[in-house]
Amino acid sequence: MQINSFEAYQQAYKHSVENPEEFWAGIADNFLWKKKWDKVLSWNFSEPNVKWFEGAKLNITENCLDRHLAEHGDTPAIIWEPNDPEKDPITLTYKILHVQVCRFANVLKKNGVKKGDRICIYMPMVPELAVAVLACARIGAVHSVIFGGFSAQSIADRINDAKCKLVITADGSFRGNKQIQLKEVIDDALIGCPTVEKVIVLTNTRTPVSMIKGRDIWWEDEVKLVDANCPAEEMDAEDMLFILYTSGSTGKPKGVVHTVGGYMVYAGYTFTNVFNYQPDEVFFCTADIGWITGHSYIVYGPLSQGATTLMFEGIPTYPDASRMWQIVEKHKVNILYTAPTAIRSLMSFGTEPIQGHDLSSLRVLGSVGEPINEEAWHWYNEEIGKDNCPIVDTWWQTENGGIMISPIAFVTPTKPSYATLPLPGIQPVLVDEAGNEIEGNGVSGNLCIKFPWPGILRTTYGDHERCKLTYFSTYKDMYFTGDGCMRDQDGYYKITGRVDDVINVSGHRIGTAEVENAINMHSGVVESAVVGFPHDVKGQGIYAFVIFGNSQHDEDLNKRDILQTVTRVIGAIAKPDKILFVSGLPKTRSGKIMRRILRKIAEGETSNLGDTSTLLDPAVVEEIVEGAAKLR
Ligand code: 6R9
Repeated sequence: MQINSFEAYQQAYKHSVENPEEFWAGIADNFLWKKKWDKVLSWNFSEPNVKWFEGAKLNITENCLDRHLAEHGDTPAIIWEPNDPEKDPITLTYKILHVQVCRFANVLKKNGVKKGDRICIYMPMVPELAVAVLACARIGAVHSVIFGGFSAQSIADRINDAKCKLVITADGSFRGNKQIQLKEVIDDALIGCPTVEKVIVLTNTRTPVSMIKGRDIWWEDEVKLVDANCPAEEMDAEDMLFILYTSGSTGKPKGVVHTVGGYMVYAGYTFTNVFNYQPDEVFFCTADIGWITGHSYIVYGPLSQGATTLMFEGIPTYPDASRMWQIVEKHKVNILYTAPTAIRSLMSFGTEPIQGHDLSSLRVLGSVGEPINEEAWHWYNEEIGKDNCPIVDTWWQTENGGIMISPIAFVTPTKPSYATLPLPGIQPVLVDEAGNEIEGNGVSGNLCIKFPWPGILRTTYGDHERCKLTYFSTYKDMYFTGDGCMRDQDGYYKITGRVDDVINVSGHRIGTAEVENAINMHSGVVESAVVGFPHDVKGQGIYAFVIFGNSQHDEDLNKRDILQTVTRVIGAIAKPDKILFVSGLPKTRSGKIMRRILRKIAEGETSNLGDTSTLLDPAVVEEIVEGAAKLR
C-alpha cells in the first residue's frame, strides 16, 4: 500500500475518486479482520451518517500488536525517552507491549469495565499511557484522553459529558524542571463527577497522594493480581474507539467520536505513505498523546504498521535547547514529526545547540498543527534536514482522524509553507461565502471536503445535532473544516488559518468563546472579547479586551487574578498573552461585538480599521487603539 512514485500517486488518487469503495477495500485488505465487511461505504452528509466497512469485525489491538508477534515480536514497538536525560530510556518490544496491554486490560475488566464504557485517561507521557489506551481498545472500552495541561474544571466537564466510569492517572508528571500533581487535579475534578467509580493511579513522580478507600487503587498492585492472557474483544467496524475533546467557535469543547475500523485503516494508510516508513526505522512524533496527533501518529498509525515509535516525556528545551537533537542522535531517529511552534522556538536559540549532534539518521521531516511560515520551513530544511530530507507539511484535524492534505515523502515535490496535494481519497473543495464551489487554480476560499474518507468523525459524543451544525450545515453536503485555503496556479494547497473564532496557539485549538466565558467568571469582570494575534513563537497569541467593573482597580493585580481564573477554569494553555482593560467594546447597534476591528487592533494594524460607522459608539475604538499602543 506504499506509494513510490508521483505517477503511482496520481493513479491512486484517480482510483480513489472514481471508485472509492474498491480503492479503500484494497487498502483495508492490508489489515487483520476477524470478518470482512458486507459493505465498504454508506453515507450522506445531511444527517450526517457515515459508515465504513459495515459488518466487518476486528480488534484494533490485534492489528497493532498480535499480528506482529510471530515475525517481529522482538522489534521495539515503543522507545521511551524520559524527561531526565540521565535516566535510562525504556524499550518495549512488541512482545512486551502485548503482555503489558493484555495484563492491564484484565485490570480494567477486574474493575468492572465493559465494552462501550467510557474511560478517562489523564496521564504523563510515559509508556503506561500507551498501554492504558491500547488496553481500553483491547476490551472495547472507549478512551477519552485528556491533555495534562487542562484544569480540574475542564476535566470534570469532559468526564461528565462522556459519563466516564473510571479514570486512569498517575501521581504526577515531570515536564522540564517542573512537576505537575496530576492526582491532585483529578481529586479536585472528581468532586463534581458522580459517574466515576474507580481511579487507577500509576506511580511516576512518587509524590504523596491521597488515596480514597474504595475508589482509588494503585496500578502496580492491580497488575499483580491478573494474568497476561486477554483475548481481544470482537468489535464492529463502526463501534466507538475513542472520544477526543476539541474546541470550536462556540460553547464548550465537543467530544469528537472515532470508530474502530475506518480510523485504523486511515491512520495506518496515511502513516506508512506520508512518511515513507521503512522497516526498523525509528519514528519520533513529538506531540502529546493528549492530542489527535499523538493518538494517530504515536500510537495507532505506527503500531498498526509494526513500526518503532519514540515517545518523549519531556520538553524540547530541557535541560537545554539541544535536547531534541540529542534524542535524534541517541536513538538514531529516521523520521521526525513536530510542530512549527517547536521549530520556531528552537530556531531562536540559533544553530549552536545543533552543532556536535549527528543528525545523519534523519530521512524525513514532518510538520503539523498550524501553518508553517517560510522562515521556519527553510531553517528546518537546512539546519535539521541538511537540505536532504523531504519536509511533509501535513494538514489535518482532530475530526479527520489522519493526515488529509500533505506531500508524500520522496513522491510529491514540496514547496515551502504549502501542504501541497490531497492524499488519495480526499476531495477538497474551496467555497465562497455563499457556498458556491470555486473552481480552477489561483483561487482562495473556505476549505471543505465533499466526499467521506475512512477517518472522518462520526458524531460529537451525546449530541449528534451539534456535529451536524458545526461541520455539515455551513455548506450543503460538504464537511466544513473551519480553515481558509489558497490553491495556487499548480493546484497546490496552502492553508491560511482558521476562518472561525478558533485561535491556534502553539498548534492547540482554543475557542475564543471558551476563554471569554472563563474571563467573565472573574467577579470584577463585566464583559470581555478575545481574539488571536500573530505571535513569533506560538503562531498565534491570545489577546483579551476586558471591561472591569470598578474603574479604580489595581490593573496589575487584576490581570494576575484574571490569568489565575482562566488557569482554573480551562488550564494554563488558555491564558491570554495580553489583557487590555477598556471601558467599552466596539458593538453594532444590534449589540454584536465587532471582532474584525479588535483583531486589527490586536495585530497592530490600526491605520485601516474599515467601516466603523455602524458602531453604536465609535469613540470606544479610539480609546482601545490608544490603550493597545501602550500595551505593545
Ligand atoms: C492535527 C491537528 C486542527 C487545526 C486545523 C488548522 C491547523 C493543522 C496544519 C494546520 C496549516 C498545517 N493545522 N495542521 N494549519 N498547516 N499543516 O493539529 O489537529 O488540533 O484538531 O487542529 O490546526 O487550522 O483546522 P487539531
